[in-house]
Amino acid sequence: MASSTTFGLEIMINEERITQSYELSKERYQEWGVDVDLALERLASVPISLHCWQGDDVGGFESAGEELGGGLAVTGNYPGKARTPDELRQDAEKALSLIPGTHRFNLHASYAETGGKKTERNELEPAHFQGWIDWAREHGLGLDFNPTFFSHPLASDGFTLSSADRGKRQFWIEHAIACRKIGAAMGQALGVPCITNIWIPDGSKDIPVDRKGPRTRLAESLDAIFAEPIPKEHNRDAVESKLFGIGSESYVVGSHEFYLGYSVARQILPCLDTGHFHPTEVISDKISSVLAWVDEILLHLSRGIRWDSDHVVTVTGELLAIMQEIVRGGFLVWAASQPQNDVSTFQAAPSGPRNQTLERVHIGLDFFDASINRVAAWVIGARGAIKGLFMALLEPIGLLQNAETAYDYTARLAYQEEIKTLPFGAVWDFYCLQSNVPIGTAWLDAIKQYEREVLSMR
Ligand code: RNT
Ligand code: ZN
Repeated sequence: MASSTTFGLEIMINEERITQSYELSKERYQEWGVDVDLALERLASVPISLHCWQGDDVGGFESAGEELGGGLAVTGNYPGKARTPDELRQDAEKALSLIPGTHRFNLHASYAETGGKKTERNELEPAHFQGWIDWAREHGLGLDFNPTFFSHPLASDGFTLSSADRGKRQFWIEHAIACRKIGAAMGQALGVPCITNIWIPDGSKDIPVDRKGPRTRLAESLDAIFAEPIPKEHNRDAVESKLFGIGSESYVVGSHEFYLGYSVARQILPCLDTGHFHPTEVISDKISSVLAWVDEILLHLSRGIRWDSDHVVTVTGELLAIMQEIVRGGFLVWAASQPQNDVSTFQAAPSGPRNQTLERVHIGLDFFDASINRVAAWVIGARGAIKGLFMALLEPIGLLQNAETAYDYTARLAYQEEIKTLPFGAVWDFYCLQSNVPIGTAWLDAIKQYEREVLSMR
């Protein structure tokens, strides 16, 4: 059997074969009324926000010696973890070079660069993220941001924005306010809005007596944080719910109902993390429900397995269902020059100038795995998310919609099943070729080489 390297190289040099396969596959899709070139164009225009914390097990660079708290747990001890901002940027660049398309990068406040100076989290400023902003600009990346409410002495009792202690609450309110300003500075500097997402670990391991008090305080804290308006072109605010965490099994203050109500009331973005619901509950069905009441949502794509909410994203049925909902619902905005690919009158997306700021769904990744190569984890998750989106863009939506409209549920189900075996692999390879990133397992060869030359030296 050929080694992975030989296999990868063979594919790399065989551009002609990839193009031929693509042309043949394109015809197959055309028979279904799907315009593959249009799908390719649209795919390339959708950014995925890559989360910085996969690169260093949610460690950050405060070097205060704090344990990762807040019920977050990273298992595994694969060698080569990034130890400095430069190493993390280098790793992210490697990952991005293996992922087709132009994307975003998602930072946590704990990744500030304070030049070795101890800086309290409520004193953080845009200047502490200048290195990240410059790097993002250089690489054409948008930035997203998160205040860090864990791995900190003032979070050690499990409560932050909902704490009964006024002093602690105030500290975290100030931290979040500082982070919104940093997010706005990032958005302004890069010319594309930053989404600043609040997730707090607050909750309780065992059955609380008072469920109401912390929620009342959380609502007050959030109102204090969002009191100052910030232009939408620079920053958007999001709040992320969770069902339970390790150590907060009985009660989580920021539950889905709490934040859904809050985001509708205040018209900010709810963040739906795919790992933050009951294992049988899916967010694909929530997207159109929630978007009936808010303008935009943020997604944290992850893969929940039993009690863990943070496995690496793979191409699952639920990932596909999420992407189908986003595309079918018309929640991404396409350029006016791009006609709809539907064969019917079904309107899959509003037309208008493509503008990231008009998108109603913002797609980010959120997982952490230290048991495999961390850079590869980014690549697998991001390529998986992009594949899922591509599959959704290649759906013969008009045909499916027509069957449904005609109450022909037999045809609807038959089509849905047949579509699954259309030659997706060939168009995916072509997209990678076109995007100048490795095809097939060739990306893995690049990772193995990076591991030998860079990661193993750390
Ligand atoms: C935690 C949330 C949150 C974190 C990051 C590190 O359960 O999913 O998004 O993963 O903030
Ligand atoms: Zn999340």
